[in-house]
Amino acid sequence: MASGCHVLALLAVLHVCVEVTGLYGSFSSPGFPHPYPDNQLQAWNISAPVGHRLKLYFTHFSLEPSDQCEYDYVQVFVEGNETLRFCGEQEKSDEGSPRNTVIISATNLLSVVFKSDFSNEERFTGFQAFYTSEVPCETQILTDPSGVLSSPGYPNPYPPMTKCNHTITLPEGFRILLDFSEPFDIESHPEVPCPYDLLRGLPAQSFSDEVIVCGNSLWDPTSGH
Ligand SMILES: [Ca+2]
Repeated sequence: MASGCHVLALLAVLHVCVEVTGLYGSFSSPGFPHPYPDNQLQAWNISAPVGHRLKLYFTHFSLEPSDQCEYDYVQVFVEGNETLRFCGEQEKSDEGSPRNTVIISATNLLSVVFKSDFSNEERFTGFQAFYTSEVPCETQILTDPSGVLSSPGYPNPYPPMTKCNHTITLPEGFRILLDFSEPFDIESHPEVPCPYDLLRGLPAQSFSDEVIVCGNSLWDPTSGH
């Protein structure tokens, strides 16, 4: 995708174009939480590191409702997906409002445009959006009597903002033994159990046996439980 500002050249005059980088963050309509001014046209181009994808959601959304959101709107550009345009009030579940929509990009780029027309007489308060990024991780399903799982890129450092779900399934009667090899190195905290990164083992039929580990010693990992 070209820079969002180029994409937005389609939209007549662009007043403000903000480049947003980082693994997570938030932005909001001009003047938020106060009512937004008239005649605004603002864009946020969010870019995460290559290989990441972005998730966007709205914690507050209050724009003047209109047919097909032609007056005031928030428009989201995601490569490979339809362009989404929102207006109305989230709290009232207006048609056209994002409600609980979470927008997920296929790539590390996502653009958001906010436009208001010549009036905001009912004093709509605009929006607040949050985004996070993550590295998509392919789910593995292991069914052989023995196999290997590792963190992405192992033994190199694992990427930030990654969540991987893997399943080990063996015929009934088998027990599963997990054996960790060196290096075992998951970010930990001296006092709080695994607040940042963790490995969670969740036996399918016994949730009480959930095991959470982090740390860097195979023989004495910091245990969350
Ligand atoms: Ca308006």
